[in-house]
Amino acid sequence: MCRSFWAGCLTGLALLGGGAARADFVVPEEEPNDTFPTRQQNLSGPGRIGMGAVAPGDVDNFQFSDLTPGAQFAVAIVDGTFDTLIARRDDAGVIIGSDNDSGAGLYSLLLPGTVPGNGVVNLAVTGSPDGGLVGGHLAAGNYMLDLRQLAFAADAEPNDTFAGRQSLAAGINAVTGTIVAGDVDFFTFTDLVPNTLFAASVVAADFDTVLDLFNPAGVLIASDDNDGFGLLSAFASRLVAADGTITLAISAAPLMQAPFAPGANELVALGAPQGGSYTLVVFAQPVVPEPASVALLAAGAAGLAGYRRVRRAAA
Ligand SMILES: [Ca+2]
Ligand SMILES: [Ca+2]
Ligand SMILES: [Ca+2]
Ligand SMILES: [Ca+2]
Repeated sequence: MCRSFWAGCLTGLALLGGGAARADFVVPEEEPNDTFPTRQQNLSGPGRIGMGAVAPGDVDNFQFSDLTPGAQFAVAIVDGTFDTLIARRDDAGVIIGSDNDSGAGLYSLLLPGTVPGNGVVNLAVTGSPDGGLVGGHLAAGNYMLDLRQLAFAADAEPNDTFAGRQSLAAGINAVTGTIVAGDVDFFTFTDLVPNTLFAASVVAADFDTVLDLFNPAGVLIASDDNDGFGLLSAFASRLVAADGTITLAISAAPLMQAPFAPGANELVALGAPQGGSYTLVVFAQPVVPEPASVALLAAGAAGLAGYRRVRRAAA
């Protein structure tokens, strides 16, 4: 838990550095970018490609730079119209990871990784099943690719209802927590750009998750069980609320029940009670303060204060 808070604190310190602060960006894809040597560059800091376009045989390569060395990052397709595949390359262009369908539906998701010392992450978007990034696909359509550096908060009970939801500080885009029997965890992510597209994925969990999306009035507007990896849940192509928030609730899927156990007349639950730990990541555009402003300094100071509180509580 302290490690999670420490990650958030590091982000605050990076902002405090002033020169390291970078505006979030949304840029269109630019051809030619079909190969690693012709990859689209000058993508400074976290941000998104939107929209990109893929035609049959097309591959789009990107180089994100000026990321924070050692920070955790994750990548997802936030919106699109075809069955995507995304991959990560090292600085020599060698493919070091890829994913086809771990995001919502047929969209792709790269699990959290660590930004290398040079602050560069190379990515490619192509159509399924082109895992070799050689254009071996017939997909055509548009996509939005999003890279986020992760700032974590931890599940803090009680947060079992919309009214009792846990409001997260500006800049927090990931949560780690634990679900026990009958538990629900409500989180509101804040200070996002209103009415912009977002995706959300349970990137890890040791139980069968369900994810619910609520509007700011507490009305359930979407629910997902298994659109992510395996039994994990995910959303894509959703809009940040007009007040700049996203409210999600994570819980465990109801147990399957056998109609009758052999030789008995009672319903019998299949498997162990549901619960365990999880990590949830939101891919959304934060409202980025003006560089070198007083607001930035305040955010950095608040991060340090938060860390000190955690240290004291843990001591
Ligand atoms: Ca291309
Ligand atoms: Ca796919
Ligand atoms: Ca809870
Ligand atoms: Ca599920």
